[in-house]
Amino acid sequence: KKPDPAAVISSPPPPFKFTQDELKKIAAYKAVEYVESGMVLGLGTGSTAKHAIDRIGELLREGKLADIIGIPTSTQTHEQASSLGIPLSDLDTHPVLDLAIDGADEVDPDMNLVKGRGGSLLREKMIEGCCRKFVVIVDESKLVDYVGGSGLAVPVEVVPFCWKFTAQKLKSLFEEGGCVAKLRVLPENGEPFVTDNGNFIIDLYFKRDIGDLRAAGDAMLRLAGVVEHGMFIDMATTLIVAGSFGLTFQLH
Ligand code: ABF
Repeated sequence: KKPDPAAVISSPPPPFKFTQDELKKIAAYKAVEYVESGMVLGLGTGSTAKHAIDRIGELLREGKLADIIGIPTSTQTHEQASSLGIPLSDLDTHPVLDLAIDGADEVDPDMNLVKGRGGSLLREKMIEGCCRKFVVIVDESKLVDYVGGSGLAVPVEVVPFCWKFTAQKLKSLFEEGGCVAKLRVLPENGEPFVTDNGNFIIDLYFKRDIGDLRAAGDAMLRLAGVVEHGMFIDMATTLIVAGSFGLTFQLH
């Protein structure tokens, strides 16, 4: 389904050429304009979300925001937010969040996302699935025609037990899509990357559009060794894209 064109709001191109990191910061700062005092906030992970968290910390310090409670989506974000003095809690205490702000690895034309190339997809999905509003912030490089369309991975969190078996099962689900399944390893020593939850990540590479994302996701979740996949289907409520064209807002 195509987004309602009336819900796509654009601003004119900026007069300067920004770096990718500057574009991430522009999108992040714009998203923080949605934050109000007293909110329970999902705090995302990654280099784009980091700018948003820095900004929230700054506004708290300046007294422009108060009584914020942050729910971090990773240990990395937990460390950053606590170093900035943002009061933190968890889903057990705050099962409903007002707003979450996070980046993404890919965004398709229907605002479906691929997330988890930073390895935090499970906590992100748990937390961002409980928000009244989920604002996704990206630079234009993240926009794709279809999920997997960047040629980069769709990550799947799996239990370490017999991960090769699970990787093979995942691959065979998408045989027709020419799927490649690879264990994520640390570049420095080739050891498996271990998530905050003690699991491994299998990165799936697709040669073409896998079609029905919900059916694909459900098939993955039916495999007993799979904990969660990195497709965030129909979860984003607002998308902020910063690019050479300016800033675009798309509302779901
Ligand atoms: C997280 O950060 C992830 O879900 C996604 O993998 C990544 C995006 O990274 P970045 O903002 O650094 O490009 O939100």
